[in-house]
Amino acid sequence: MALQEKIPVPVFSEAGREEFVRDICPQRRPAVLRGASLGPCLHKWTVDYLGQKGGDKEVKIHVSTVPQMDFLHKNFVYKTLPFNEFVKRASEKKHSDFFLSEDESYYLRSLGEDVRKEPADLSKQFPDLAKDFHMPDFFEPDRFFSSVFRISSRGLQLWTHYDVMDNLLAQVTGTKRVVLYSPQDALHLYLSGDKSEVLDIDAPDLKRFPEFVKAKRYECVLEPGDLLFIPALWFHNTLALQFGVGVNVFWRHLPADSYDKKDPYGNKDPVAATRALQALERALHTLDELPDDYRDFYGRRMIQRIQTRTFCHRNADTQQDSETTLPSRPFTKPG
Ligand SMILES: O=C(O)CCC(=O)C(=O)O
Repeated sequence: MALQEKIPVPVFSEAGREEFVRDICPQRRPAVLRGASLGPCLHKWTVDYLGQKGGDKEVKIHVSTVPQMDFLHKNFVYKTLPFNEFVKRASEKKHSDFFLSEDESYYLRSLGEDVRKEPADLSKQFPDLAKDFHMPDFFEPDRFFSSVFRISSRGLQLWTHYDVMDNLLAQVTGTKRVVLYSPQDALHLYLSGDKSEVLDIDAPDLKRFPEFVKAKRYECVLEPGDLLFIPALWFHNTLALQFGVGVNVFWRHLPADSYDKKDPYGNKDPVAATRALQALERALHTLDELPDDYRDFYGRRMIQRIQTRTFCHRNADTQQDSETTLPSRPFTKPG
């Protein structure tokens, strides 16, 4: 079966704050902002320089014998290394010192000082390197949530997931393919929490995941100096085409009290969504008091009610989404 058609993510050259705030962000669609001024990091961040300035601060990293990391079967382990040693290893193909195998792959998603409480902030964990990275001023400073180092071995692929905050992913060195899926395609992605169970998005097992082909695949290749706008709830899957260093910046585009206060990663559902999901579970337990045929009848009516109350009205070019997004069974015979 043919896989999804690739829809290129639009590229905007030299987009500044004004254009981003006025034209790009309100679309709620991903966009590549090319030629952003990310600062001296673009020419300074060689492996040697990163090692010197980042020093031997310990970092917790993912290590895997295969480059496609699998969160379901946990084919990776967490290890700790001094930052300079980690950068050296991530940049080389074969390692003389290793944990699992001489060609193991490495991935860093930097964390806050107190991992469970504090979000990552480059200026706190890596103050010398943070000076080289000019944070895009595309949002109000008081909305800043975190800035996260993303450093990967060549070939490293991170599973498809969503985050709940708006995000600018800056590519500083190396190139990276990013595939994105709309939140409206969530039902085709076989979610387990915030992650998709479809790990091999290029050759998915369509017997297990037949609906996956219905998800529209948006794609771009980030080059050094690019910023990718990933709106909250958009699914993304990254594949490092080369050893690469990036930084992503999350900010709160909803009012601050919408977010879970105990969420250093920026991926816990907003508090109202969590409450609504809990209420749904309670409603489903209540339906269990009824015989099957009644449960079926009221279940279908609840789906319809949810659909009418919550689905966004879409414009003509995305109209098809509403048909493909819904699971076909509950709606084939509505009454
Ligand atoms: O660049 C990566 O490796 C992952 C980026 C990501 O997941 C994010 O920015 O939320």
